[in-house]
Amino acid sequence: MRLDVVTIFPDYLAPLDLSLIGKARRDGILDVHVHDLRTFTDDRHRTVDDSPLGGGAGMVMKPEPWARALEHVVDAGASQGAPVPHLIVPGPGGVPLTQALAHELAQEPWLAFACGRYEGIDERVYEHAGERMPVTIVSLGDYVLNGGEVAVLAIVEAVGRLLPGVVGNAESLVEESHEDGLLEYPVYTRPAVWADGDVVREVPPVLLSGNHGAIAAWRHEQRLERTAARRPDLLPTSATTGALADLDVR
Ligand code: 6GU
Repeated sequence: MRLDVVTIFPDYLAPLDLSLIGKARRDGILDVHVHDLRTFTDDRHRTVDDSPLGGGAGMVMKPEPWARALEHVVDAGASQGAPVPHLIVPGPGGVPLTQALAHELAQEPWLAFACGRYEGIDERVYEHAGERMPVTIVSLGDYVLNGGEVAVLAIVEAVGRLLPGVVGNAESLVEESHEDGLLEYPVYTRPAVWADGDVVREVPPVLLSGNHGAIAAWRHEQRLERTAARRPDLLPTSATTGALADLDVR
């Protein structure tokens, strides 16, 4: 998969060299290109923003550098398996990033990211880009970040780890929060009895029982309890709540 990121802070994307995503790049699974938006300005001050027409607080990103940057990205990636990238614009006004969306994006041969800053990007850039490539505005959640860069790190990690060969143990991709609509069960490792100063903390005995059926049942119960306690919005509302009534968690 090819990834292009356009930003005024290329250094913000340095973590893409680290950990599993960095290894995926070195292994040739991810081909990442970071572009400095200021390269595509044409004035001495390399201006990327201006005040909002109609008045109001803050600054708005100018359209021309964005149009040039996107044209450059399309040309630079022309040898890709697709004629144009799917453009992702991170922003609090977008569709929520979910595991389902991450799976959809993982099918794309080429993603480009436009990192906005300030009060946002001139709306005409969305029209201009939308006439040339698929565009999706994606939000991390209902809060405000200063710009799209941190969101790109999150989206690339969520998508990249779904590509074959990025996460060594493919099974760990399946048994995970949000893959089937429930949060994950709690996990433990040795020592089974941990003396934490005066306090002795033991793992749930069922995990030492060797009874795989009992362990699976306990884990499922834990997933339901956790989901009910932390994310009741994820639980089905009527038909399947019978199992929850037994658990006394609502
Ligand atoms: Cl994707 N961008 C910005 N700037 N703020 C956000 C966000 C994205 N998601 C939540 N807040």
